[in-house]
Amino acid sequence: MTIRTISPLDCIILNGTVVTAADIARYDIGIKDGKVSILAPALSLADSPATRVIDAQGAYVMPGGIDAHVHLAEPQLFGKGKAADDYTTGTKSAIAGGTTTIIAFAPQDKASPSLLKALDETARKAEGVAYCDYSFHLLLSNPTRECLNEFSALRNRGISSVKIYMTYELLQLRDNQILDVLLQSRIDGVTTMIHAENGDMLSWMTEQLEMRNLLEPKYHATSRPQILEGEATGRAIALSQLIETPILIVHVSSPLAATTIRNAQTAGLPIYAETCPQYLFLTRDDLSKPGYEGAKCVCSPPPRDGVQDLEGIWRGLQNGTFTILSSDHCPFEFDNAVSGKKAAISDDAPLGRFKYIPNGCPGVETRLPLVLSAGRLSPQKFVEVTSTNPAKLYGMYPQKGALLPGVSDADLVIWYPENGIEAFELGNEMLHHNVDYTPFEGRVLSQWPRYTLLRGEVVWDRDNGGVIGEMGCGQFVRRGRSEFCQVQGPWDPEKF
Ligand code: DUC
Ligand code: ZN
Ligand code: ZN
Repeated sequence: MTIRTISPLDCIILNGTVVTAADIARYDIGIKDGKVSILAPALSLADSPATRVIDAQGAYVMPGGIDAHVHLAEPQLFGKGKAADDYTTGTKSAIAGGTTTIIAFAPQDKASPSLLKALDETARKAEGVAYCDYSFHLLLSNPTRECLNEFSALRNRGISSVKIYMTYELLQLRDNQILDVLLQSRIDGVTTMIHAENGDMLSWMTEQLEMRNLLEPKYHATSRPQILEGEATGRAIALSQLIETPILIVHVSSPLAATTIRNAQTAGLPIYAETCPQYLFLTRDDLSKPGYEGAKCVCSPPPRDGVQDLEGIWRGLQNGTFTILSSDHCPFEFDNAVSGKKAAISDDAPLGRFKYIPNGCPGVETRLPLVLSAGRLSPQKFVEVTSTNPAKLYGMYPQKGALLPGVSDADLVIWYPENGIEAFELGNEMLHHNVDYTPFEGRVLSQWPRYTLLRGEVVWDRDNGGVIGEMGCGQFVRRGRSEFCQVQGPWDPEKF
């Protein structure tokens, strides 16, 4: 069968194995004006006129990755240290790894707390310099009544999510403040992301370790045991239950928290969860590497004890406990004693003080290749948790995260055909971020994106120029209400 089009297509992807969250089959994809225009049986577009044809025989063709948890151009928030990537380097790194949309954070300034001001300031940093599409979550540290009243204005500006913290001196909210945020989120249709670690338990544990002079990087994990994440996760769920509104627990690291979340989901509660590659691949052994090497893997929550913990997180992805898989790309240089990991080293602590190590690891570029190469998820599940569900959860579906003709942006990642790439060891020199290490150095990968397309344009061609998109081609994406956060009636305290 040959399908004839009236005007030539801009691009045809021929004969690929097209994978969506719902389907896997051989199709051709026709692209016109930045949108998916036709999805047709394999080779039926072979004779159609097009400006460009990409032969994808034998390769997976997927909706572009959506990384809904990325820190760029942020000030000092998590220990000493400042984000090493800005919106140029971070988004360049994203497209080289097959991610076409990121959601980064717009941090509220405690002293000058308007959320609209925070949004404007962060939007200015991204304007005209991004290589992939982007949006922002508001990062709340001071939820005053005036700020909460700004939620509806945020919605009008295309922002539909906020992140709050149960830990960190600069960020930690009390339970009553969390309830305020949840109630306002319910009213305005905003998704609340929660960093669930018990900040008081953490400060107490840190004091105990410091008193014993146990300071080096591996004690970061000791200071934040699973129970500290498990308690906060259970409390966040209870708070969400009181307000009867959905929450998303971010960067879940432990099987204990995953089980707590699973039990809540089984009871019918609207609890969603995110995990990240660091909790699928790294363990306490990585924090315990000789010298100061372990600091490279200091992130929060920390990598857990061993293989059985990693297995628990993989299981949670496979069985749907985790709605999304994000990178939590939080880039700090290693060899930088002012704003990087080495800022925690001093004369009296030559192996650093764990409490000062900037919390976070880079990973926006390695997220998709690491997880696809591991071969532990079906291709459809992989697309679901790395693209389709983030789009649904954060109000971008089906513009993003899908391949619906006439509707979806032509954001695509095309992998190498089966047997088209030799397994190789990952090295930081291959990456495009502005960080001097990757916590996944030396991992053996069997896949990497061959092409990334952003709204129909090839922006990454691994074998022919690498990043070929232009700085500034990335656009702000206006987001609506989460598909997982339906309109709710007024909250009524009298029902309790
Ligand atoms: N939480 C994040 O989401 N990112 C980095 C550090 C942290 O604690
Ligand atoms: Zn966090
Ligand atoms: Zn984060």
